[in-house]
Amino acid sequence: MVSRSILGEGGVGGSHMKIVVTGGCGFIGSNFIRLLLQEEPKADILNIDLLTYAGNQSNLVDVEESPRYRFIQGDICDPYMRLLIGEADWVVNFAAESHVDRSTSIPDAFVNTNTYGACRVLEAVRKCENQARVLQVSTDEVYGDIPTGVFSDETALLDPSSPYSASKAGGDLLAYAYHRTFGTDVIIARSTNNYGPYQHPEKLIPLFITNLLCGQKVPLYDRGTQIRDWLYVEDNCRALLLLLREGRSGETYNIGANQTPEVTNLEITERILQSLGKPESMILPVKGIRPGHDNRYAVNTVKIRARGWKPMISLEEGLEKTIEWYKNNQDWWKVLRCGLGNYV
Ligand code: NAD
Ligand code: TDX
Repeated sequence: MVSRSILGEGGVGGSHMKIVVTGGCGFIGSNFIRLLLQEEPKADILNIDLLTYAGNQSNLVDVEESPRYRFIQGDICDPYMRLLIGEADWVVNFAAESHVDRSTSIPDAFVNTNTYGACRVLEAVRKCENQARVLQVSTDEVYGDIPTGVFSDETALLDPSSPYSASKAGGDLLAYAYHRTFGTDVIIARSTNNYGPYQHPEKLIPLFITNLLCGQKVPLYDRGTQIRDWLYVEDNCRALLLLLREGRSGETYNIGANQTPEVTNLEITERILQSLGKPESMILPVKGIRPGHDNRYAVNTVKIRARGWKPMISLEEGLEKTIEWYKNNQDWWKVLRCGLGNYV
């Protein structure tokens, strides 16, 4: 039997809010937990993370001692999730296999965590007396890519391209189904590409920064013509907290910076090279790594902006903060780069 102490004993009159975060040892989850501890001073937080290669307890070393924070190593696919979630007011599901390139070599692992795992979280909530609000953290990639213009809104067709985005779309569809069928209080958040501190060096921005800091070239896929709508992680985390507090049950919200003008991967690469004082010859053009490579994402963010959210950190500022962070935290990322493959 799981005791109440796992989620804390509660405040005066047991009034503390109890929040379960899954996948909280990853990039966005760890940034989100730090924000929660600041912004929800009466909340007790339980972080459940399997600690896959992408999960890192050192992301939260600064909050480990907080009496309001607990960590349990666990798998969202496991039936005991129900016991851990039982007392929660909010459940935020970040747990995922998140790297598109890995999803083309081990798609079944993605379906397991991102679709089946999302179902297990919803099922755990459904079985609990205390029906928590669930935030399913999804992605703009579920809409697929769009050559020009912007997808109409959150009701646009789901048309994912990769096993990663297809498995995330599966989680979203289950969330809708649980809301309609069982009345589960669920919200879906679809954000664009995040960047910032604690992002695993397998992803474009941290891979390129850390390669250059190690004197290595940066592998730019398919001539770098692709477009991503980069969003600083703190801005995304603020949007997620707003949705937990005020989002409408059963609804989906896109979250994005809507960069104007849009920025190609080549341009992002050039900015990183310039900031680190490296020449263009450090770009290594590569092809064939990402079959089905999505060319451009662009989502309509009117709905969340109507709730008063907007990004606060420009791409210029966010990129400089991120580069500084990777310069100053080399012990954090050096261990994670082992085994990353050919281009590290
Ligand atoms: P990440 O890979 O950095 O972290 C994922 C975390 O989930 C890790 O700590 C890992 O150990 C944990 N995990 C994996 N499988 C698990 C399981 N079965 N049970 C419990 N924990 C498990 O990912 P991220 O970049 O922080 O992304 C977090 C979420 O946000 C994901 O759902 C992702 O799809 C979504 N998202 C990410 C971005 C982005 O740009 N990074 C953008 C939009 C949406
Ligand atoms: O080495 C690289 N070279 C390169 O050119 C890597 C790792 C990536 N790229 C390109 C591929 C993409 O066009 O850069 C772009 C960004 O790639 P990733 O950092 O792998 O991100 P992306 O595939 O866009 O997906 C990210 O944003 C949406 C997250 O990993 C997902 O979890 C999220 O849902």
